[in-house]
Amino acid sequence: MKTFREDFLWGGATAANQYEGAWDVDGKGASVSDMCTNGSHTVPKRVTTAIEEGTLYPSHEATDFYHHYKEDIALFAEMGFKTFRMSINWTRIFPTGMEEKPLEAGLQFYDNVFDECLKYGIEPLVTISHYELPYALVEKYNGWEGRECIQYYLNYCETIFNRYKNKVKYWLTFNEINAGTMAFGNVLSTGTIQGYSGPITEVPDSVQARYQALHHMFVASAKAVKMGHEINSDFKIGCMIAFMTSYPYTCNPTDMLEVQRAMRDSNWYCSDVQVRGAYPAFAERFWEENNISLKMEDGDLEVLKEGTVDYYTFSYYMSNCVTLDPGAEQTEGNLLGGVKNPYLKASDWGWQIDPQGLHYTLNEIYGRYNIPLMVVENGLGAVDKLEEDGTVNDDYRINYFRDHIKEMEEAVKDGVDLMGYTPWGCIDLVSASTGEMAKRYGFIYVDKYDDGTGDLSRRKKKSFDWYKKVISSNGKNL
Ligand code: BGP
Repeated sequence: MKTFREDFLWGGATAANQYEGAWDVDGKGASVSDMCTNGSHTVPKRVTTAIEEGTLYPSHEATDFYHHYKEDIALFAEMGFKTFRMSINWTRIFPTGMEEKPLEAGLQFYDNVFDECLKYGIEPLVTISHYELPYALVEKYNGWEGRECIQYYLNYCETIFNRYKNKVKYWLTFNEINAGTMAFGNVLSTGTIQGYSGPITEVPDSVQARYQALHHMFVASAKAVKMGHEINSDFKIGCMIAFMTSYPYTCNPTDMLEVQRAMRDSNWYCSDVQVRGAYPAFAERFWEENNISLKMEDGDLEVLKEGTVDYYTFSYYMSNCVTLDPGAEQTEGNLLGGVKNPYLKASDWGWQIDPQGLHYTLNEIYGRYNIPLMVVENGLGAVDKLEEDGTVNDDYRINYFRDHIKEMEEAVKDGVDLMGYTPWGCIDLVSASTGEMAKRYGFIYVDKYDDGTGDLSRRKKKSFDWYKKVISSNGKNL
């Protein structure tokens, strides 16, 4: 029976906006995340109003990878990482997104980071845009709602593809490109942090704006894939989807149809475009029923066809349970809402933990697309206790990963072509949905707290040694 490939990419995942800090150092400009205040990272306060005293901007210092990258990469190497997922901070290269020339200091920083990874044989996996749209583009063009962003994104891609073509092979065009499709019925407008439309406000974006923005991102992604392959034909360029697996609450056919709708709206709508190169058949009815009228330019559909991705990556944290029965108990905290699944436990933040759902999901995606898959985010956001002796005994995290890795292996046995696994926040960093430090994911503890205190020192948690054994045994020693 099959097991994890010999060259399986074990590693960990991060994003510049939640990890790097140094938000205005060496000429860096402000990104959308740099304008999001503490406690409401995705429903940020309007920045045009006076900043209240004591307000924290989580990305400003974050856990300071900018000044700790050598130490952190050494720790990743000690765990045996084969790959390290990180993002490039767009505004470190183009502070407003609109400059003609890139900033050398920013480019040099990532050269240093990649060199450090390669020194240990760690393959960088780079997300080109992870909630880091230059804020100036949001102010000038309403972010991705404006078609102008396509060209600015491509300038940025061309710069980094050329600069790092001999150091980076694996790229992802956008983190969780489908995030903005999931804002319905949810207090969070995830589109805001993605930079979908308008200056940061607490008012959710309109559905029309979000889908128009998404169309622009699809075109940008497809053009980037094509350009990347021209610059280096060895590049592997993927999509990245926040995968939301839905189950029917009952066997009522109505609930089953609701599952199909949810799976299409939140997952397949985006990945069908990026993998198959065309909007799916169900899109037209969806647009009509939601009064969406997409503005496309001649040639856009051709562009989508020419820029399909090489592999499919996704984040997986929870599953979702849906029903049209108004009497069913709703969940609290699960990102898409939905009803409580009586068979599952939830994290401290209400995310319903479902390892078997990962087995199911890997099969569903592979069955649909038949291209290599990678789980580039998964993990347990938890409150960790730093003991007096400096240890963190995170057995709950070990159990979480053990259960998920077992189920990934089941999917591999089923024949799924799985390339790798990069648990989210492999070192503690700022939470995207809450802006908190209290919600930790790492194998490595960082001394940093929500009131801004902490000396940023790093400590190995119990899960550090456990994950090291998992990697060295290629997933056998769980
Ligand atoms: C994903 C994002 C990450 C990350 C993760 C965990 O949606 O790609 O940026 O933060 O979720 O979410 P949170 O930090 O809200 O717990």
